[in-house]
Amino acid sequence: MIQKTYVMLKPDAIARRYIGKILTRFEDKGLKIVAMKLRMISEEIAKEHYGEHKDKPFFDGLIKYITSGPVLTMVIEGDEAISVVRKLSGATNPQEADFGTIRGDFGMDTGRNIIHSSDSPESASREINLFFDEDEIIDYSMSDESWIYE
Ligand code: IDP
Ligand code: MG
Repeated sequence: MIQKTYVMLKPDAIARRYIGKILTRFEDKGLKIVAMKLRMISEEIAKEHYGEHKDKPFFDGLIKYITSGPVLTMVIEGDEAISVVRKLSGATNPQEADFGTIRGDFGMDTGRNIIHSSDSPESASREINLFFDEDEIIDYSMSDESWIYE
């Protein structure tokens, strides 16, 4: 099933100049970027986005981290895109993430783990709505789609 997922390159990815390398992985895989914005996140939006973790000991540090510099917010589309992008992202702890994944290749610390990606259809639609207006999500096709999907 074609799905949309919310993906965010965190401030460390931007500061360490990994935008190009990470986007290349999504493009090479055959996924389609249908919305994208470099922006700062307010503390309020950060707290809403990570609401499920509000009672965790790492919550304050997480909010500080994610609001500390620009993030690259995206909506990425593709067949089963939610689980495919989670797999490309790798395990939450970059030291445990497999090599070949974004976190496994670029990170060393759970508190600096490079990328966010939605974990379910419910989170994806909640997060997409939190960061994008409907008219910012672009419906288009790419000329190689018949070579990506049967
Ligand atoms: P996920 O990003 O792989 O879905 P979650 O468990 O939902 O992982 O945690 C959300 C984010 O909170 C993580 O990506 C990471 O930035 C941060 N985080 C999670 N656990 C820890 C921790 O133990 N220490 C510091 N930061 C953490
Ligand atoms: Mg999560």
